[in-house]
Amino acid sequence: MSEAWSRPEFEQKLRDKTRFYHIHHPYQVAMNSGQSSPQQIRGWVANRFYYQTTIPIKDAAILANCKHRGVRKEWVQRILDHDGYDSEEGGIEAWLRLAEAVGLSRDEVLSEQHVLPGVRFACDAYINFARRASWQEAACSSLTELFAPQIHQRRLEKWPKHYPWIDAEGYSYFRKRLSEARRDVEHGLDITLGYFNTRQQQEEALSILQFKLDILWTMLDAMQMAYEFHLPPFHSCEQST
Ligand code: AHQ
Repeated sequence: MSEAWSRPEFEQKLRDKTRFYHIHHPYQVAMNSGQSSPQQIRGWVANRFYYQTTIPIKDAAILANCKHRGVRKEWVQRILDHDGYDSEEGGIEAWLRLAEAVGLSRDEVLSEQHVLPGVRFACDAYINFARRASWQEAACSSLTELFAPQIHQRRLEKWPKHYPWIDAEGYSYFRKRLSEARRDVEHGLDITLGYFNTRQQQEEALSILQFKLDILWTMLDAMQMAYEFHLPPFHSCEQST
């Protein structure tokens, strides 16, 4: 096996995965370029709600696997960011306001009635990975957020123009994530660059990141089948054959 990359080289290898980020998925491209129908936007918001509820469970699994108080003290903030604390409503509540802003009701989103099988499987794969992997490997998988500020920024720039029917109140979640994602990445990158030392471990880190990139991509594949090609999963079709 060849020799390990330096820290800057290793970080660049991680960042070079940007070309696999779901900002490039046709469904996401359509949303950001104003080509999505209200039904396609609502389908995305209702399905991505399930992913949002996955995050604190995933982060709690990481905490449960980590015996270092200093790491837990910092990582726990991610759960608070989503579940809320004190006067902070949290990201899940903010996502429910995004749901109402696009014309969904809180109850139908909370019921998960719109969650597609492919979306559920991808999200559950993320939780199960975090439960069985080491806390360092699971921290590495959160580094898709290296690329997240750009996607939140683009929604904030494009959606108000393309979708005037969406109540701007709903965009507070994306604004909130701009700073939270950057802070999360600082911590996740520090853990990853410090833990994966040999070349073999660094290659493993790249495949962990690819696994998470595939989770985000696969969620959009399921939504494209259902809301663009109108091929919803068999169990929601009239004809059962
Ligand atoms: O809203 C997102 C979020 O809270 C998180 C947490 C983080 C993780 O722990 O894996 N990843 C993530 C992401 C969020 N939003 C996605 C989007 O496209 O809106 C991006 C996603 C990520 O890049 O992993």
